[in-house]
Amino acid sequence: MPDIPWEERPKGTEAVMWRCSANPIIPRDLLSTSNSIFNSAVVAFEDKGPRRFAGVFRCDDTNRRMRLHVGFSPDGLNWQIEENDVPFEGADPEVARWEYGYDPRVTKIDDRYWITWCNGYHGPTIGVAWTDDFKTFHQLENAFLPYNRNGVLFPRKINGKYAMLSRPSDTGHTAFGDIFYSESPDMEFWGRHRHVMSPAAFEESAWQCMKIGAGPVPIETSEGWLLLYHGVLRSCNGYVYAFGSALLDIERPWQVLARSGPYLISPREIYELTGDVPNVTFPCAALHDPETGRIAVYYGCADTVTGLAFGYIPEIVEWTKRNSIV
Ligand code: BMA
Repeated sequence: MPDIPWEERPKGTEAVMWRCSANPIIPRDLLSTSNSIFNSAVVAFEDKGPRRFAGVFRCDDTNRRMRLHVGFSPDGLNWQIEENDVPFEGADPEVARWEYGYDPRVTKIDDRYWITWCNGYHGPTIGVAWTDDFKTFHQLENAFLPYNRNGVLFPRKINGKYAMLSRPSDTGHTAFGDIFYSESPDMEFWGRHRHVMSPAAFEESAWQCMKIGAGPVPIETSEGWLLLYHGVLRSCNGYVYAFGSALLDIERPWQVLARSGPYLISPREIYELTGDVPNVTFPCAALHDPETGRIAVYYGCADTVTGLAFGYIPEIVEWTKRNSIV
């Protein structure tokens, strides 16, 4: 995948990740009805053309309802987002009853693109659907009981089972949260739950000391699954969302091999510091090129717009090991 969005590391910085100079790449009002477009998921789709990349976008509308919309792009930077909501179909009517949806992830497993998102069902839980054309979306059962957020699938079966990270929570602006691992034979019944990570100790890594949640789909490397995840600090001015990295064991991904003490990206630019919810950098997707090791991470900025950050996977892996707190 050599044509992912890319800019080299700017001169004069040694930062392990750096921001796209065109940030924010998706403005809040790209749709006629959108209040904000952020925390969204993109994947490589067709070989070339206007649908080279596809995605599912969190578009909060001007009623401030949290909605999911499909989008396409020839280059990963310029997006055409459809005005209509994602047309999920096929679920049991009790599950299909739509309340709200937010913070989608899209995971390609074999020939299907799986969408997981925070789905309203008497509180937030994890919705599951798949598509192979980004036109028809087949919805399954919710993966878990409420309350849960940040459901992120692994891109292949592990030990013969589908595998998902999630973050059990509550109905509010949750002030706690650990990442767990679950597996399923069929994408409907989930079990064999394992604890992965808790928030870090304040003295050790304050940006992730209140709650954490998985970000983009984990990337398989020779050093383990590379997981980018967000962490939250409670400051005197409210919550601050940054993100860092961890390495998880390939066969037993609930075992954490390394975990970054420093953050990779934390709110710094004006579009991250200011918006509907200030001080949020929230990654939900990444494109990567295995040949060059390049990665482009899509992250929500201040719950308002979408940004891109770049890095090299081997460098992030080495940095995670070198700066690990486990
Ligand atoms: C979380 C989620 C995210 C959001 C963040 C900051 O609980 O709602 O969608 O980006 O809060 O508001």
